[in-house]
Amino acid sequence: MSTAAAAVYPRVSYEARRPRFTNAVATQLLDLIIAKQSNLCVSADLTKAADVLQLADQVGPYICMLKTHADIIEDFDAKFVEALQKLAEKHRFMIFEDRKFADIGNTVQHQYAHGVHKIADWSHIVNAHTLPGEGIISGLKAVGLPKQRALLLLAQMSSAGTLFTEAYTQQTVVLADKHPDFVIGFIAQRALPSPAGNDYLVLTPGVGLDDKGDGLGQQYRTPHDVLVKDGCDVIIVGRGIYKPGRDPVAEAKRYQKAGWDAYLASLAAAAGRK
Ligand code: 5BU
Repeated sequence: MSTAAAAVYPRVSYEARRPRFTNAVATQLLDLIIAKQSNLCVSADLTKAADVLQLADQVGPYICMLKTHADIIEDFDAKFVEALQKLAEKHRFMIFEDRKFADIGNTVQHQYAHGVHKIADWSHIVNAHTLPGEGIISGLKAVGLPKQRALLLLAQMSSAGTLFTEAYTQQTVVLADKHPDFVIGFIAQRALPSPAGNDYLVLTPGVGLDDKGDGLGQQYRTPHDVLVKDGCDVIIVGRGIYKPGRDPVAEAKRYQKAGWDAYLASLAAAAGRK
């Protein structure tokens, strides 16, 4: 364990952090994480609605969140959305549409509220690049906040050769600090302290126990790496759970345990330093 890195990002329990958030999605998510003892978000990158729903039903008991890419689902429709929402209620998980908005405020408002997907109507959480500047956050917030939604900003990526720089990452945190009522955290590879003293959840993709990469630039680290060494909060796992030949239920249980054990280890490490 890298105590040096852990010392930079002291672990505070999910319970203690809950009152720091004003956005209802953040507190609801922390409640689910605590109640289910799961910091696992499963990324359901499947192209048939029935397959996404089947996976959601299988892994639902073991996750705090299901991440979707609505635009890869060939038969996406209102019936799919209704069924997904029912599963989210049945198993108690939040829905995160990984839309990665990246346009001017006016355009992203339309992309969020309208079109085929009407994302704001069903997804508790969406994410956005900060490349266009603050207008992207303001635009999404005008649509999402009245519907009690929340936003994550992309501050880092897991892929090899990413063009994100340290300055871009830091400026993304500064932008978040202007909208802590709507921005609840980041997609990033490590905890990102806020100059304004806000607390943010860090959701981390590129997590795998068995693979190191996918031949297309994805890079995998273990739950221990991201939670204990780098102070992240939620692990996002896709193919580690459902790649052909893997048993999604067994893998979801395995990643849930690995994620929770790593969280407990990070708490113990923080307590040991006191
Ligand atoms: P995987 O099957 O565990 O590699 O899937 C990872 C998911 O997370 C996939 O949906 C990506 O679009 C998503 N992702 C990522 O892998 N890395 C990133 O930096 C970001 C998103 Br942002």
